[in-house]
Amino acid sequence: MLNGKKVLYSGMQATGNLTLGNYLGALKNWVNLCDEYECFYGVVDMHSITVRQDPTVLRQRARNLLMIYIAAGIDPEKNCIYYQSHVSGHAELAWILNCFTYMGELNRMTQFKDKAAKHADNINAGLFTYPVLMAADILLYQADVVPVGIDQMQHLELTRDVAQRFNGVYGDVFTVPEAYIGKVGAKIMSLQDPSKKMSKSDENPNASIYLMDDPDTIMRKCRRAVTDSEGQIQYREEQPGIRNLIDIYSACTGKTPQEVVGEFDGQGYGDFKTAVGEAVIGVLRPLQERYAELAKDKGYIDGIIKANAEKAGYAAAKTLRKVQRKVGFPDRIR
Ligand code: ATP
Ligand code: LTN
Repeated sequence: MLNGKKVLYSGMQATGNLTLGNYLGALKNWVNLCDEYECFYGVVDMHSITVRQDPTVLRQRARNLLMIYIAAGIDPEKNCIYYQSHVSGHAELAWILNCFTYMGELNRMTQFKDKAAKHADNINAGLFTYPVLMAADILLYQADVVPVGIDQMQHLELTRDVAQRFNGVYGDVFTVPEAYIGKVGAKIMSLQDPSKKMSKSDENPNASIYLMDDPDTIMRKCRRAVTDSEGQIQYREEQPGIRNLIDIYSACTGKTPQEVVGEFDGQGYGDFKTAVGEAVIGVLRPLQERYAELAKDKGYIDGIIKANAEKAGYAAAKTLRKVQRKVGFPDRIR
């Protein structure tokens, strides 16, 4: 608990341009939950360097991501939106948690296997211990709830296991967090291959809708989305392309997949795809407009960055001091 509320933590990597999957699977839920919880939203730039980055591009993307959080509707004066690298406690706690995490556990992580296969020339130790840094992010703020897409569930289970293991040795130090997975949109698939998740690192630009795509581009991508030859709009596994478009439409409009099926009963794929395109454009337009405004106000964003780094640092230091004492590090002499 913090200020009488439960704590929420989540974060995103500043790698690539955000997709509709990131928005519907994560960001949208963040916005919906932010009044109920005391929230920390990290731009997890330390995670980003597990894959080689151009420093100028990373810095720019990290700032863009921070502005997207705000443009999506998270009030940065009520919620702590900050850069992970501005709070040294993340690295310090990650080291300690590394000593409470087994190699066997990390070996099982599917994101590590995927990323190692993709970056075979740079399978570094950071990529391997990436989930431990993520556990540190969450546990440092004593988070009760962590809204993420389904692909992060395995990392969250690991975080819970490590927290419980640590608590088992030292008493109740960490809050054991729960994942929050949205009812719709938790796994948006690629528009070009509905067996793969929509991902910001996909090489095919038609596979993903980017949050900053203009309306014509969004419509074109929706109309080109891979479907099937069944000719019926039904929500079932045998029609993964249509099912994905139903998920997108449903997440954008708030209707259930069953309502969507009813609404388009008997209509052709062409009309449905156009409706999906319009729904996505309608959801992204206000975000894009707010983003354009924020990008003009350097002073305001800098002020947010400074104030929130301090706020996050304060909360982090409290947990870190407790953990250091528990594991037996000597007190500082003041
Ligand atoms: P990358 O392609 O670089 O691995 P990504 O697009 O998978 O990136 P992340 O930065 O790993 O995105 O994820 C940010 C958040 O968005 C996480 O909570 C993740 O679960 C969610 N997310 C990512 N892709 C999707 C998707 N296709 N559908 C729903 N949620 C998603
Ligand atoms: N691993 C996550 C990003 C991430 C995160 C976190 C999410 C890093 N730290 C803490 C929630 C809570 C990803 O790849 N999407």
